[in-house]
Amino acid sequence: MRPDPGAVDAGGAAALLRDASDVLVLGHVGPDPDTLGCAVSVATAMRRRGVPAVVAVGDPGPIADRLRTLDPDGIVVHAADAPPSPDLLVCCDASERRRLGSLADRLDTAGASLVIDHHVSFVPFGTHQFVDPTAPATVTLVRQVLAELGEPLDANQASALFAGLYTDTGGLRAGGAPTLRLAAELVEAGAEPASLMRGLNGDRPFGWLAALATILAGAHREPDAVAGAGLVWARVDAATAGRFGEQVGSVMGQLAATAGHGVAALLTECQDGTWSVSLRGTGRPDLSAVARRLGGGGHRGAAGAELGGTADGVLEALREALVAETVGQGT
Ligand SMILES: [Mn+2]
Repeated sequence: MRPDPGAVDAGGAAALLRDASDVLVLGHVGPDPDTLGCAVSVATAMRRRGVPAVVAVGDPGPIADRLRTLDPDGIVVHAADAPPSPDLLVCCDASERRRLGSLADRLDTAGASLVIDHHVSFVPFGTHQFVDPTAPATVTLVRQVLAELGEPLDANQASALFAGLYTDTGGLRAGGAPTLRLAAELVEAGAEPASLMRGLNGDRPFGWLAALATILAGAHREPDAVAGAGLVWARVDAATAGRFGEQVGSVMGQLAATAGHGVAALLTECQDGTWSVSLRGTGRPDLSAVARRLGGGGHRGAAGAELGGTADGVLEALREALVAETVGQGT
């Protein structure tokens, strides 16, 4: 029997999976290792139980080649091939309905929908939600669900979950002892961190070095922003973003490393002329709240939003949101 609609715990989430006759598992658009690690490990468990299960990610958001390393068995299908009306839809690491992109309509046609997420900016959707904003990664919640389901982890699942855990915790830095205990469990179950992370980081073309130099040379620091803690930002034009794709995201770490106790922002111009803004910080101010002011969401220390307009306009909106949230919490 299905649990009543609404919030469920890991046991309730497992009950939904136990009851399902076929499953479509969705990651969020612009998939990262957390969302794909969750999705692949859930679908793998269901297949082992003899239940048809596939993973898909809605458009826009091609799955980067490097992330294919998390899907050695080819469980991920094209968005166009996602079943139109699955018995159970499972949404992993998506903070709101629109993060499902073109596959959000499956929420309307699925028999039931289970959302597993850890974003503080979570906006409820789906028939059932297993959400814990204190979880450092959604894979920690999926691990609980699979344990409740009584499913052991094979090496592929352990690798997929490890990748999500490692990425969302900033290299096992966040989440304290439980993060490290789970990491140890996943390594014992067959995850091999060295080769896994090498595959996930992927090879970068030589031309990236010159592009990176240009991006970093154009970085700015506004020392008075964020109540004197400073704002470091850089922007990437559409041509560079189109040529180097997700390599561009690696710039964020370079910016954040120079932002001290302030905030780092990376503005990436999309092919349609809108801007994708990524934010990193210490959690003060709460960047999920800053991002919400810009129409996005995320976590206290890492968040993002998509905005139209010019780069200058986007920066001005960001400065205003930072002021509002910095003042709002009395820093
Ligand atoms: Mn996540």
